[in-house]
Amino acid sequence: MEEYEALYNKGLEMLKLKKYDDAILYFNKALELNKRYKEAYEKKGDALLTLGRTDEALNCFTVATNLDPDYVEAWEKKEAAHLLRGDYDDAIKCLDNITRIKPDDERAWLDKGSLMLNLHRFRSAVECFDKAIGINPNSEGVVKKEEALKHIGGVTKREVTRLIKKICILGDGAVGKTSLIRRYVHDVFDDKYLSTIGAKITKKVITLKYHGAKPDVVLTFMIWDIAGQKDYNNVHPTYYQGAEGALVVCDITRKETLESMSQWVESLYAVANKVPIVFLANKSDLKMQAAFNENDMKNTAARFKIPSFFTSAKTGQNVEEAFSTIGRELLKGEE
Ligand SMILES: Nc1nc2c(ncn2[C@@H]2O[C@H](COP(=O)(O)OP(=O)(O)OP(=O)(O)O)[C@@H](O)[C@H]2O)c(=O)[nH]1
Ligand SMILES: [Mg+2]
Repeated sequence: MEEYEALYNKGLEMLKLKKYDDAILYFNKALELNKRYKEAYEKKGDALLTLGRTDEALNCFTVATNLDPDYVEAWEKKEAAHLLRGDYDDAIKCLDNITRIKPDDERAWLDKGSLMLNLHRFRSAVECFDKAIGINPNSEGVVKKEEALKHIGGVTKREVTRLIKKICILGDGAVGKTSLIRRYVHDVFDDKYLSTIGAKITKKVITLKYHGAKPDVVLTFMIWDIAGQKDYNNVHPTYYQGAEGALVVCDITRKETLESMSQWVESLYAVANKVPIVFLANKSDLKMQAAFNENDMKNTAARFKIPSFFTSAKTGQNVEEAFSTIGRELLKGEE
């Protein structure tokens, strides 16, 4: 085995042990010996992405795809990094390359079509789903194409303003974050799961009508749910990056979850400035087991001048209201 391969393998071991800084050191050493080592660039990018160093990761993936324009894995990771930054056009360029390399891959066309659909580029979405259907007549592209066609009929004729906003949902373990999203959302962003940072993204589109006074606003929430990180000390910075709002959730049956809300706010503010936040005291259906009351919640929220709601993912109480409140707060920044 060449020395650079041994160093690369060491780097892979470090990645497995979650020692990302050490992994980067080994990949760098391997790259010193072999500057065209595309795998080392790709894996170094992985480590950087996991550390929240998205721009540097992007550089690595770019070098890897420059070294080998047919390097599918690197294009896929580059796409994920662009999505993280909200660079949707650049993400599409990556998908263009993936479908160029794998023109007969149904999944690649479905992924591209889904992103187009999410970006309201309905005609391009239809083209992608047609390709998927051409490869597999029973493809899920059939249903997706229908969905895209529905939009081409109606919405595009009226003048609308389209906005895409990332919001995060924060709070201690088991307070009901995922349940609230499930209650609120039916429109899933293809379960886009960024495994490196343990986040799941769900999409919800709402229309705010202004009855002709000005164009309606079609607001797409990209709702980021933390998976696997239950403590505000451990949250991945990339999770917060680019967030324009947040819901901070506690559980009315556990007072300590209310007490940690301010730390959640501080950890978000440290990365995403002072974006709008709404507080939710969830599981309001469990009144008999309540460990704090409305005043306790109001006091916590008042400290940050944040609106608050008692919600229940179980009964649906106030769930719509909570999300539409954060939606209205987000639009204030646009006017
Ligand atoms: N009674 C009641 N139970 C709820 C409510 N919301 C969530 N739960 C329950 O609380 C538990 C945790 O809910 P999740 O939605 O998984 O909580 P989470 O905040 O996403 O948890 P982690 O992802 O582990 O941090 C589950 O058993 C839910 O069924 C609610 O409004 N009322
Ligand atoms: Mg969850």
